[in-house]
Amino acid sequence: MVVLTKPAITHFPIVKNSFKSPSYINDIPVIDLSKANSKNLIVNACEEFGFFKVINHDVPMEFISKLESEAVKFFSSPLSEKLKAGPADPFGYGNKKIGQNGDIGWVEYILLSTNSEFNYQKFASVLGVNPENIRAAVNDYVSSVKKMSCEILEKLAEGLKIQPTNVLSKLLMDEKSDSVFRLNHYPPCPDIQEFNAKNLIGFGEHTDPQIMSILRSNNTSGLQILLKNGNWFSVPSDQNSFFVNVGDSLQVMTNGRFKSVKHRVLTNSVKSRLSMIYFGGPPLSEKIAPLPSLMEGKDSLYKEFTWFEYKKSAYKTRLADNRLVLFEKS
Ligand code: GA4
Repeated sequence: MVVLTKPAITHFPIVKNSFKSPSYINDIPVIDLSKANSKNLIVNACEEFGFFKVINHDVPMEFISKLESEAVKFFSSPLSEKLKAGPADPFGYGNKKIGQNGDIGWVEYILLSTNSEFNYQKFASVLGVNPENIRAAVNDYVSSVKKMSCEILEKLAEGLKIQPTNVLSKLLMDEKSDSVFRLNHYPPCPDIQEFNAKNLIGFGEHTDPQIMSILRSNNTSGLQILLKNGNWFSVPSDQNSFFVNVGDSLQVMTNGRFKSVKHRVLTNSVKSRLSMIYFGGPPLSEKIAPLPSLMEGKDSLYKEFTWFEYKKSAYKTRLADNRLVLFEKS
């Protein structure tokens, strides 16, 4: 078991009001990708929650297990070794510090660009293996998850009656797609005598800036999403499924019809949580604007901007900030 260096945990962000508020749902929508009606269910889930779970996804378990075991090996290495793969700038190994603007959480992670060689070398040097081993494990996983994301985006376009149906998926398929991959490790926080670790923030509330994010975790809970009624919903973990988040860019492309979902992760006092997330983004030069067929004569709610401009602005913000507000028309 890996435990992060013991910090003064009283300096960590916590959830102040942790009473269990009644929720109007028992579970989040589950989309069976093998079913013909999934396109409409995906649209409904994106409208209501900006979030859903995917089953029957065709991502080989072998790819997931391989990457998970590499991640476990990496996070089990001595801290002094892991630090050699850091600091996260934004890519590389990060420990407690998230982003560059003062956010912290009870988490350590590896952030990788899916397009750059450099990060794999740092990652591999800690494991004492050839960078190609790591690169291959990440590549197999990411290509397969990207394929699934494209299938979801195509079904989404069909459900929205948008032509051509690859209008969104082609952005992720583009060789210049600016996508990111993240491995998060949330060590258990056993120090609960003076502190209720259940309330400790692993990763603070935020929305994802990209088009769509695909998360898979081991069987440790912790992920919560913010519902429209203002309650946090604890998502039951399911290591055989994927969880999909609508990102800010998809919110803009649907002119606000879909909302990017606010989510966060709370630590567990007993079990480690390991998650892997693919953040599907467009090429840097891509204009992020509402899809014309969704406008029905309405005006865009957003100013014109490229993904490069949005990303640059997003990386200057704190996690909990509303990043889109700067791009809304007044
Ligand atoms: C949130 C989604 C992805 O994890 C991420 C994060 C990024 C980072 O960790 O460097 C950011 C965060 C994320 C949004 C606001 C900025 C940038 C941390 C942060 C405070 C990799 C991303 O693309 O945006």
